[in-house]
Amino acid sequence: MDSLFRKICEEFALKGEYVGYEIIKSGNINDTYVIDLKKEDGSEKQYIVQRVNTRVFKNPDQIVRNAELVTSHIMRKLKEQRDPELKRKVVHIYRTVRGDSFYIGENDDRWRVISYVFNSSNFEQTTTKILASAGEAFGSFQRLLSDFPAEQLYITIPDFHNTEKRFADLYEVAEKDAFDRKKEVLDELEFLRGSEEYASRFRKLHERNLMPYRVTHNDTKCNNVMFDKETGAPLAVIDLDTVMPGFVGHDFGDAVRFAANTADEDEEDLSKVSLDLDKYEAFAHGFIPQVSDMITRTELDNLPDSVMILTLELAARFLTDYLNGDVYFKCKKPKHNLYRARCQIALARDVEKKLPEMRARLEKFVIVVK
Ligand code: GN1
Ligand code: MG
Repeated sequence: MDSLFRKICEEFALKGEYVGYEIIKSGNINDTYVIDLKKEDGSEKQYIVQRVNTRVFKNPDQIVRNAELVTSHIMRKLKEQRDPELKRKVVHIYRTVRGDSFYIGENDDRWRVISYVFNSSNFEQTTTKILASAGEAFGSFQRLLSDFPAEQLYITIPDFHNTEKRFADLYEVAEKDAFDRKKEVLDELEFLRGSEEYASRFRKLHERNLMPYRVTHNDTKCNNVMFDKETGAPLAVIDLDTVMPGFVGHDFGDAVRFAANTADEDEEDLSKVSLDLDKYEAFAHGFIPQVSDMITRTELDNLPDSVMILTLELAARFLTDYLNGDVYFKCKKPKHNLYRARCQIALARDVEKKLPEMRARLEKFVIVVK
């Protein structure tokens, strides 16, 4: 790896001497590393180096283009607002000395370089305080992009949050059952079939002009926010590969299903899985004030349900990948996708029970919304 990273430093003309690297294990798609460089004055500087998964991102140049457009828009807005922290609130996407988005390595691998937010951390352990900060970060991300011309963005993964299509894909692979795994997941399939009403909810609201497309992040796991190491204050939103037109609830729901789960996303002991209502509320508390100038009544009313919808969507995606022979998400153990799917279903069951309480906890935000 060291010689590859040295080569990458050269290709991207990064200043300083390469010292070493660390692997970031949290992603399920791309391979991510932090590299250390020592500058002439003796100080160290870090960069994110990533090998993009080109099976998932079939046009890798497009994800870089989207990220450049979005980060320069945010940078412009923060400058206008004279934000003192602007350098830590948006990442920089580097290009090679030739102006390419990637260094193309062995096996046609695509390597890119992104700035590392100074003195930041992406906390894996989520407290209510961190959730409020994450909510603020993703809410302000949507707000800063509310005047961004969405038609300029490439659709990097078509139908990414098309929950109905995710369900249809699942039924199709279950029908084929190429790996003879369907017999293990009959209960899960039945549960999802019984939840189809949620899957079509956003489309129907959109068709009635009640749910507009906005520019959304679409992958709002808490570890996609960099926080100040000392204060926990939100800084930059990272992992911009899936920034595309979407619904407010896609970001809200995905963030809550991940970070307000009392267990990990792939917990095998389902008795540990449930929705932490205080964490849910903390996220809403950070998120809603940021978007209150743009969000509509219908969008707000659907935030609790968005948690259910996104949890079901992920259950369908993990289960699809299991039935498909595990070709999409990285698996760290046998049946990993099955455990992930079961965990999401357990969470969905709990969320459904808690929906009335989740709605009640949003009542207090009514006043700030048009
Ligand atoms: C993938 O790689 P990561 O963790 O950023 C996936 C998300 C899922 C997530 C589930 C492009 O994200 O949609 O919610 O795994 N990203 C893509 O952990 O499919
Ligand atoms: Mg991602």
